[in-house]
Amino acid sequence: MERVTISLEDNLLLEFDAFIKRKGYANRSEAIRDLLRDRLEQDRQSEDRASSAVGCLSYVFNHHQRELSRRVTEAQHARHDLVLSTLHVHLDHENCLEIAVLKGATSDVRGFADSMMAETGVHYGNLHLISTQHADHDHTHGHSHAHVHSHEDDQA
Ligand code: NI
Repeated sequence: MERVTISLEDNLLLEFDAFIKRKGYANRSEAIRDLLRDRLEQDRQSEDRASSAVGCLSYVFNHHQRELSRRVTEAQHARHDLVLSTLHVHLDHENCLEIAVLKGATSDVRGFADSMMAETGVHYGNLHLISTQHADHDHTHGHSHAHVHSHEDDQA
Protein backbone atom coordinates (compact mmCIF):
# COMPACT_ATOMS: atom_id res chain seq x y z
CA MET A 1 0.00 0.00 0.00
CA GLU A 2 1.21 3.47 -0.86
CA ARG A 3 0.62 6.59 1.20
CA VAL A 4 -0.71 9.61 -0.70
CA THR A 5 -1.40 13.13 0.50
CA ILE A 6 -4.34 15.10 -0.86
CA SER A 7 -5.45 18.69 -0.25
CA LEU A 8 -9.09 19.48 0.44
CA GLU A 9 -10.92 22.77 1.02
CA ASP A 10 -12.18 23.20 4.60
CA ASN A 11 -15.83 22.98 3.60
CA LEU A 12 -15.35 19.84 1.57
CA LEU A 13 -13.44 18.21 4.42
CA LEU A 14 -16.20 19.11 6.92
CA GLU A 15 -18.78 17.57 4.63
CA PHE A 16 -16.62 14.53 4.10
CA ASP A 17 -16.08 14.00 7.85
CA ALA A 18 -19.83 14.24 8.41
CA PHE A 19 -20.31 11.65 5.67
CA ILE A 20 -17.77 9.34 7.32
CA LYS A 21 -19.55 9.66 10.66
CA ARG A 22 -22.95 8.96 9.12
CA LYS A 23 -21.71 5.89 7.27
CA GLY A 24 -19.73 4.61 10.22
CA TYR A 25 -16.30 4.44 8.59
CA ALA A 26 -13.39 3.78 10.94
CA ASN A 27 -11.21 6.41 9.26
CA ARG A 28 -10.84 8.73 6.28
CA SER A 29 -8.58 6.37 4.36
CA GLU A 30 -11.12 3.57 4.36
CA ALA A 31 -13.89 5.94 3.26
CA ILE A 32 -11.78 7.34 0.40
CA ARG A 33 -10.82 3.85 -0.74
CA ASP A 34 -14.49 2.85 -0.84
CA LEU A 35 -15.53 5.98 -2.75
CA LEU A 36 -12.72 5.48 -5.23
CA ARG A 37 -13.61 1.83 -5.83
CA ASP A 38 -17.24 2.79 -6.35
CA ARG A 39 -16.44 5.56 -8.78
CA LEU A 40 -13.95 3.49 -10.77
CA GLU A 41 -16.39 0.60 -11.06
CA GLN A 42 -19.13 2.98 -12.23
CA ASP A 43 -16.80 4.43 -14.82
CA ARG A 44 -15.70 1.01 -16.03
CA GLN A 45 -19.31 -0.14 -16.43
CA SER A 46 -20.50 2.94 -18.31
CA GLU A 47 -17.51 2.71 -20.64
CA ASP A 48 -18.30 -0.95 -21.23
CA ARG A 49 -21.87 -0.09 -22.23
CA ALA A 50 -20.82 2.69 -24.53
CA SER A 51 -18.04 0.91 -26.34
CA SER A 52 -18.47 -1.44 -29.24
CA ALA A 53 -16.34 -4.32 -30.34
CA VAL A 54 -15.86 -7.11 -32.80
CA GLY A 55 -15.10 -10.47 -31.28
CA CYS A 56 -13.70 -13.69 -32.61
CA LEU A 57 -15.13 -16.52 -30.54
CA SER A 58 -13.78 -20.03 -31.01
CA TYR A 59 -14.65 -23.29 -29.30
CA VAL A 60 -14.68 -27.06 -29.82
CA PHE A 61 -17.64 -29.31 -29.15
CA ASN A 62 -18.64 -32.92 -29.70
CA HIS A 63 -21.54 -33.02 -32.14
CA HIS A 64 -22.47 -36.53 -30.94
CA GLN A 65 -23.28 -35.11 -27.53
CA ARG A 66 -27.03 -35.10 -27.17
CA GLU A 67 -28.76 -31.84 -28.18
CA LEU A 68 -25.50 -29.87 -28.11
CA SER A 69 -25.38 -28.97 -31.82
CA ARG A 70 -28.97 -27.82 -31.65
CA ARG A 71 -28.35 -25.74 -28.51
CA VAL A 72 -25.29 -24.09 -30.04
CA THR A 73 -27.16 -23.23 -33.25
CA GLU A 74 -30.21 -21.96 -31.35
CA ALA A 75 -28.06 -19.73 -29.15
CA GLN A 76 -26.56 -18.18 -32.28
CA HIS A 77 -29.98 -17.61 -33.87
CA ALA A 78 -31.23 -16.04 -30.64
CA ARG A 79 -28.47 -13.41 -30.97
CA HIS A 80 -28.41 -13.08 -34.77
CA ASP A 81 -27.96 -9.36 -34.14
CA LEU A 82 -24.49 -10.12 -32.75
CA VAL A 83 -23.36 -13.11 -34.80
CA LEU A 84 -22.12 -11.89 -38.19
CA SER A 85 -20.85 -15.21 -39.43
CA THR A 86 -19.92 -18.69 -38.24
CA LEU A 87 -17.24 -20.99 -39.59
CA HIS A 88 -17.81 -24.66 -38.84
CA VAL A 89 -14.98 -27.17 -39.22
CA HIS A 90 -15.51 -30.92 -38.77
CA LEU A 91 -12.25 -31.69 -36.96
CA ASP A 92 -12.68 -35.47 -36.76
CA HIS A 93 -15.47 -38.00 -36.34
CA GLU A 94 -16.70 -36.43 -33.09
CA ASN A 95 -15.36 -32.92 -32.73
CA CYS A 96 -16.33 -29.69 -34.40
CA LEU A 97 -14.48 -26.39 -34.23
CA GLU A 98 -16.59 -23.28 -34.62
CA ILE A 99 -15.42 -19.73 -35.02
CA ALA A 100 -18.11 -17.09 -34.63
CA VAL A 101 -17.45 -13.48 -35.61
CA LEU A 102 -19.41 -11.18 -33.31
CA LYS A 103 -20.11 -7.46 -33.49
CA GLY A 104 -21.99 -5.21 -31.10
CA ALA A 105 -21.82 -3.49 -27.72
CA THR A 106 -18.77 -4.79 -25.88
CA SER A 107 -20.86 -6.00 -22.94
CA ASP A 108 -23.24 -7.89 -25.28
CA VAL A 109 -20.37 -9.52 -27.18
CA ARG A 110 -18.73 -10.54 -23.88
CA GLY A 111 -22.01 -11.79 -22.44
CA PHE A 112 -22.81 -13.91 -25.49
CA ALA A 113 -19.29 -15.38 -25.58
CA ASP A 114 -19.44 -16.20 -21.85
CA SER A 115 -22.77 -17.99 -22.21
CA MET A 116 -21.50 -20.03 -25.18
CA MET A 117 -18.31 -21.02 -23.37
CA ALA A 118 -20.30 -21.94 -20.26
CA GLU A 119 -22.45 -24.38 -22.25
CA THR A 120 -21.84 -27.95 -21.07
CA GLY A 121 -19.74 -29.83 -23.63
CA VAL A 122 -18.27 -26.67 -25.19
CA HIS A 123 -14.51 -26.77 -24.66
CA TYR A 124 -11.41 -24.65 -25.28
CA GLY A 125 -13.57 -21.52 -25.53
CA ASN A 126 -11.69 -18.35 -26.32
CA LEU A 127 -12.76 -14.80 -27.14
CA HIS A 128 -10.50 -12.39 -28.97
CA LEU A 129 -12.06 -8.97 -28.45
CA ILE A 130 -11.13 -5.99 -30.62
CA SER A 131 -12.44 -2.59 -29.62
CA THR A 132 -13.99 -0.69 -32.53
CA GLN A 133 -14.63 2.56 -30.67
CA HIS A 134 -11.98 4.42 -32.63
CA ALA A 135 -12.46 2.51 -35.88
CA ASP A 136 -15.99 3.98 -36.06
CA HIS A 137 -14.49 7.30 -37.15
CA ASP A 138 -12.83 5.64 -40.12
CA HIS A 139 -15.61 5.68 -42.69
CA THR A 140 -13.68 3.85 -45.36
CA HIS A 141 -13.08 0.81 -43.18
CA GLY A 142 -15.88 1.17 -40.66
CA HIS A 143 -18.39 -0.89 -42.63
CA SER A 144 -18.78 -4.59 -42.14
CA HIS A 145 -19.89 -7.34 -44.46
CA ALA A 146 -22.50 -9.61 -42.95
CA HIS A 147 -22.81 -12.94 -44.68
CA VAL A 148 -26.05 -14.87 -44.57
CA HIS A 149 -25.27 -18.28 -43.21
CA SER A 150 -27.51 -21.33 -43.47
CA HIS A 151 -27.45 -23.63 -40.46
CA GLU A 152 -29.23 -26.49 -42.18
CA ASP A 153 -26.04 -28.49 -42.65
CA ASP A 154 -24.59 -27.60 -39.25
CA GLN A 155 -25.88 -30.67 -37.53
CA ALA A 156 -22.86 -32.91 -38.17
NI1 NI B 1 -19.09 -30.68 -37.48
